[in-house]
Amino acid sequence: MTSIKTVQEMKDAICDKLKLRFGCGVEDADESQMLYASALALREIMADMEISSKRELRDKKARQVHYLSMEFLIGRSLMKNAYNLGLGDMLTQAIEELGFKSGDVFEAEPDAALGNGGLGRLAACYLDSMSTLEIPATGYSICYELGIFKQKIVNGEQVELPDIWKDIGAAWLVTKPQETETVYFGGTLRRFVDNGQLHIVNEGATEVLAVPCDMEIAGYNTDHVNVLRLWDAKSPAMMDMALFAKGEYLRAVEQHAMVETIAKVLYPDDTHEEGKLLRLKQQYFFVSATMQSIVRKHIEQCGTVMNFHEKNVIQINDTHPTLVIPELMRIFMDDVGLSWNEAWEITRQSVAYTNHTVLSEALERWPQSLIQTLLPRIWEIIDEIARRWQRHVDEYYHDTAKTAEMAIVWDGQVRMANLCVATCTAVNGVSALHSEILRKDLFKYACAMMPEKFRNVTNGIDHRRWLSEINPGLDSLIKELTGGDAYLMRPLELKKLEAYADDTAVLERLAKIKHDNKENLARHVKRASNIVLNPDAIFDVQAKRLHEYKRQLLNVLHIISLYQRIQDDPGIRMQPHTFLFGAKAAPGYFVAKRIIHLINSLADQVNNDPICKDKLQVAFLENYRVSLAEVLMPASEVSQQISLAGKEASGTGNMKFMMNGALTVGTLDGANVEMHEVLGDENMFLFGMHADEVVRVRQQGYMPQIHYAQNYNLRRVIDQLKRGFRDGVSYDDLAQRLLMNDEYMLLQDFDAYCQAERRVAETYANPGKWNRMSLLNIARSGIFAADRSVAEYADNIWHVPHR
Ligand code: 26Q
Repeated sequence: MTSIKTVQEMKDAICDKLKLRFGCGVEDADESQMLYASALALREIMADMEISSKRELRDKKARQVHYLSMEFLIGRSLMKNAYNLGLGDMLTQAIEELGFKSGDVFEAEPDAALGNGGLGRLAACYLDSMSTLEIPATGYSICYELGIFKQKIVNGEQVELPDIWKDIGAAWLVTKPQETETVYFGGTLRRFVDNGQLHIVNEGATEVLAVPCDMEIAGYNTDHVNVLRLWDAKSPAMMDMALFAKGEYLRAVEQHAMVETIAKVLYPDDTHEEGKLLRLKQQYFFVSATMQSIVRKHIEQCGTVMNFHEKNVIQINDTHPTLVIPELMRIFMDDVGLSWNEAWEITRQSVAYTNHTVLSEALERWPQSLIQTLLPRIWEIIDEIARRWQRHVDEYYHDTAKTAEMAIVWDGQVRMANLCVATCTAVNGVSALHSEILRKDLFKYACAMMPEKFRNVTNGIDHRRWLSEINPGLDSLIKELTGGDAYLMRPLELKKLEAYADDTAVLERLAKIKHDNKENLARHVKRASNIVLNPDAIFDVQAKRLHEYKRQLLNVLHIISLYQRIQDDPGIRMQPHTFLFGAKAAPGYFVAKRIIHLINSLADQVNNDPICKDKLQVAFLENYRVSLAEVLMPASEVSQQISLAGKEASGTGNMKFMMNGALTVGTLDGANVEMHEVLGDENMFLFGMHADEVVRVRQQGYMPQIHYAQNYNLRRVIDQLKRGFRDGVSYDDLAQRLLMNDEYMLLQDFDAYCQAERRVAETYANPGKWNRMSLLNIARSGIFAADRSVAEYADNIWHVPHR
């Protein structure tokens, strides 16, 4: 085993890698090269651990987890891996002694931003926990050349730039060409009988090579290492001499280029985009490569697929990898030679599905015609599953309306969620409320038929990254007060902090840590965007993807009302209040982009109005991403979680803020409900309609104009939107939407929200009270650790042992 035990050995290892990779000595290296060399030094250790973890799995023949996701929002890895290997301090010191500022080297690492938001970041947090809990697991996705776009704000508006991450990010990847798989698209099916056996071959299909690029995932305080396997798409066409020989040089090159677009770019939408061919290609590409690889390794091990479901469980992260179901059926029937029934029994028992949304526009549907031409054999299998399912449902309910609602293929469309629900052994939502909505609403008829399938696993976050690593001040205080670092492996140890809820000395230290973190954020924002934040103001933050259901616009309406109050009374005494936003909008989501523009117009107005000095400030932090969240969370005091109740499946940002001592202004939505259960009314700022009231108001007919007519403050705010601000841009379109066509009922909750914000300001004026609440939030955040979520998956869904 390679090991590094001293700072000197770490320095030697880094210099060694500099020499090998770049042919330079440390005196000629720059930060990026240092970063790359440090990554290689750590990888050498992790590679040994990967090999021994694999060996152990082979010997034990244990059940393995395969976590399939179109997204893994990993972020940076150097500090994370060093931390998990117990080498964090040593690496920092080695880099410093080699003459570099360690901070500059860590900052040179690009985020591996292979995800949009919550779902992708969740997958990354779970990878960490699966390794830490010593669960044999592999993540699978696509090795996108471009991650989520980089956001620039130009004249107040979002502009998207390509995110080129692999030049340096590839330091973490090991290409394994010997494990390449071939994926087939298009073609025509031909059946023939040979030796009494029916055979199906696909003729004239386009071949795409799937080449694995593996990333090692080290756990904390363990030698266990898992792998994240990212498939890269390569074309065999360049080698296709048949094409060249026919003089079809251009066609060969064309096909080559077409194939390699499959892994070019991550789709930047966090809701469904209408049936895009390339997206479907991406899904099948990664699913087919993954399943072929898993089945191949299983047969090598066991010599049969009849026990496949005993040794493997496939977790489907939202419907994006649903094609695993027909693909596994195809492999079992066409490649292995099982009957339909044999293949079905094994497939069914191997797959589990997590739902992440109830938004109807986000439920994936594909045109039948697209699947027929791109994946003819897969279509046949889906069609047969759909037929059998429909018969089953019909026999159960004898009700055509229910048959229609539950159908897998209907009206020329394939409904991926229904295919998952029909097939999988387990279907889970991601918070208690969300799982209840799945049972009682979205999948109610399926749930009545098969109640045992429906589960809940409330999301969690990697608390080692999202607390210990990014908030070293708080981390030391916790270790001091709880008597050591036990909380890193047992997050519920945080509870011990409650004993200090009335200890003024501790509360003051907590406040000092927060203030230091605010100054750190301010430095960061000054450097990145040249915005000067006032570290003595309340840092009130809403950071998440921009979506109407998340209601960033409600936050804006309240800020405008505050601004108008200051205009009415410029001498008003108030707590200085800084509102921070971070949000990317899907490039094609026009309304979301308008809201970003509005935030920037408002910021421009407020920040340049002298009457707001030391009272009110608004800042839009551009390019919100994992590495920015890592500076933002420790510095936040108010966490905005204000989605329309029933719409946010869980949220995970809410947990990161809570764990870092921010207080939540929130609706009873997603995991906020469970935060409220542990905190009580007195330790958060709840407001607004509950999920059932939302349903009732909608049934009775939501009437925003009444609120406009009856509420003077609200009317003034809406009228201001129409006029716009000093940059002369009118937001009449947004005003009209709020008044005429607002699915998310902002005006209904406006008053309650303003009152909640008033309570925030009042409470902040009493630091003793505020700090006590903050401490209790940290103390009770342990249940939101990903270790708890992953242990629940392991116990209740995967049935695998864990630490
Ligand atoms: C689908 C088809 C075509 C193009 C894009 C997509 C697509 C991509 C990403 C659809 C959805 C997503 C991402 C969804 C997501 O992030 N959902 C969030 O998941 C979190 C983890 O469970 C929850 O905490 C959030 O509440 C939920 O919004």
